Amino acid sequence: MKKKKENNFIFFPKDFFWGSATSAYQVEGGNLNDWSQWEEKNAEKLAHSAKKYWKSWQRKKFPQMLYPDNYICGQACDHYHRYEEDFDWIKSLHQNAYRFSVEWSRVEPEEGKFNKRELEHYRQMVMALRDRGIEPFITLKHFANPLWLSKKGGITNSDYPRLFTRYVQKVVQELGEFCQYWITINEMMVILYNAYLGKKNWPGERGLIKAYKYFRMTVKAHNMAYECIKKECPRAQVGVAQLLNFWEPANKNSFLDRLTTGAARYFSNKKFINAIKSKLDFIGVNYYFHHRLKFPYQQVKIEGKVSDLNWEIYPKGIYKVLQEVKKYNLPIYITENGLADAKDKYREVFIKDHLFWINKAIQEKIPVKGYFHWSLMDNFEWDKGFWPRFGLLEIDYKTLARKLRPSGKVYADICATNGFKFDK
Ligand code: IFM
Repeated sequence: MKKKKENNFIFFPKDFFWGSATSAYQVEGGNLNDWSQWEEKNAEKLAHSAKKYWKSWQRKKFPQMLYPDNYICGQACDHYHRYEEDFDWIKSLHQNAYRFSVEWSRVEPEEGKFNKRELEHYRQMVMALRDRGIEPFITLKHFANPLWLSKKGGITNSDYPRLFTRYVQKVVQELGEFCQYWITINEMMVILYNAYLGKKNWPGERGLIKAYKYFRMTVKAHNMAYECIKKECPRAQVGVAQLLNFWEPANKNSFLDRLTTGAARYFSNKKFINAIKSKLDFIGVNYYFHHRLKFPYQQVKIEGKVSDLNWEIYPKGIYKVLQEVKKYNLPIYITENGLADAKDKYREVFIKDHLFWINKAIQEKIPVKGYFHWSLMDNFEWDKGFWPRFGLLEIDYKTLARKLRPSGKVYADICATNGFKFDK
């Protein structure tokens, strides 16, 4: 493999996957699940609290955050009906892979009753990708739950692993012939903190015991689903997509800051992967955050560039988390990385800088096999609604027209040439 050098041209391995990612609830439109129910109950409150929660520059730039309809997902991007058009975009952008999720509440709208038409819909999607030479990476659970499951206590129900595996089996029986890459669960720790432990009151029930149960059931569900997928489809590659944050002590010389950071890193980055590592064929890394921690658990203020969500842009952190997961000796895919940037001011540099550090990891023999930008298109950012714009494609939510952002073109050139000239 030829990598760096040659007029600063950075090359990636020959069979590298270049793609982008979405999730069903955020783009499809027309879904009915525990999230659609939650947002209906919470839209007013979210709009009201936006006044306090967001900074004045954010409120000025995105006044829609002050209105309840920003928080209702509704038709989203109508990807459900427009997937062919979106896949044409993917192809024209020279991406050779697409990560998307199957919506459990569509496939199994009532407990134990599978909807053949919806399974067929996802089969058609996969075939449409295959026709265009795009490799599907399918997420089986990206946050939302069917209503019947949440009524039974959701993930904390001790029957959840079996119920999840039954759904997984149906999907894999339908699509397994055409799909090799499966992600069982997206960012399980995000749900743990936002629904079960933190103050966000996301769908789920708060409390330490619930959180413990959620963790145990999720581990069990992944392990059972892994076995099931491998049985149905022995050539399948199965992993999870895990949010991996780069944690640093605010003061490297402070023992207490180091201790705090070590604990945060352990719980957020390692605990889940350690629990399932014998049932993983690859690790999916979602990287967005850099945290500097002070004892007892205080975030030190960020400096430098931030996205529209006020998230720090820290490309080197992706290299640091890759160094952390190297020890598992498994192939790694960057299953998400991106930023909210409505004006497309930073996205081009963001992509190149992150790819620079990923490439450095590859040169150091860390087996990164693909990169999926979050996201293919602007979409519904959960409790923040529509105002954060993560897309390579800009969505006009009135007409649902898609328009390529300039950075989307730059990323397309990178995908086409399998690298880029790095000018730093
Ligand atoms: O939009 C989310 C996605 O659903 C999960 N990972 C982080 C993204 C940006 O916040």
